[in-house]
Amino acid sequence: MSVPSCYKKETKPAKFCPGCGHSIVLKMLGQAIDELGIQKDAVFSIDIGCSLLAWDFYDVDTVQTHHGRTTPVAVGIKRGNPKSVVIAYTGDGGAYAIGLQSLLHSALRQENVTVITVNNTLYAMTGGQAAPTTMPHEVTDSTPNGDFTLESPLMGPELVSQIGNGDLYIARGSVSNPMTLKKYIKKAITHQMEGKGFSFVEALSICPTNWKTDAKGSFEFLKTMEEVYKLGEINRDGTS
Ligand SMILES: Cc1ncc(C[n+]2csc(CCOP(=O)(O)OP(=O)(O)O)c2C)c(N)n1
Ligand code: SF4
Repeated sequence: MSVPSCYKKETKPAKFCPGCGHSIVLKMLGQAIDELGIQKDAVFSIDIGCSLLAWDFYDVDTVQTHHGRTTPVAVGIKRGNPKSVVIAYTGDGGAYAIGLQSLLHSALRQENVTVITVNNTLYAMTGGQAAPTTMPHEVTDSTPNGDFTLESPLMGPELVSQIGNGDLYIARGSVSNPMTLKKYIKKAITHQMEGKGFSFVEALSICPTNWKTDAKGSFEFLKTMEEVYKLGEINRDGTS
């Protein structure tokens, strides 16, 4: 797999934990930016969480925002410069807890931006607490016995599909299939470039550090996630 040319040229120490899924999502995003030829016009807006470790990943204009606020910042940039191609990048905690109103209202208002949300079922950067995406009976640092988890976790793409207005592009991919994930990311960004309105991709991702899993265990856990969170492009009625 080639290294995206929008990557910074200098070598820097890896910031993500070994085996982290963010690296796969970001590699696919980098390749998408290259293949669409948008390096000069792209603006990358990143949230607080492990996503912020990507702040100097690309040779692309980048802004780092308050936790949960990457979407409205991306919207502001797009409104100020409609020619820019704005990509907001956030964790599931940022998108679906503190930033949920920002996400939904951007979809409701048909804002012409692309949001990528990395779902690893918990708040990773702060030590692995339960999030709106924590699966039933999942053990996390704040649910050590798997108690007090939700009966059904928050389904971000399906929720956006119900609330958003206009021509939406919505999909859920997984780091288990990076090429399909890249296809969804490219379709989402193309949707924005064609001026069609809000686009949203959720990427199911692995967090070996907080899941306390080895490589095999991480992908087994991801398989369980894929049974709960259905992969594919999502229609306006929430079906895929
Ligand atoms: C306004 C605000 N609230 C809380 C925090 C603490 N905080 C930092 S990172 C984080 C969790 C991020 O989790 P998530 O968005 O799921 O991303 P991940 O680290 O899993 O990629 C939290 C709660 C903060 N920095 N700012
Ligand atoms: S804590 Fe989890 S999400 Fe964060 S860098 Fe490490 S493996 Fe990745």
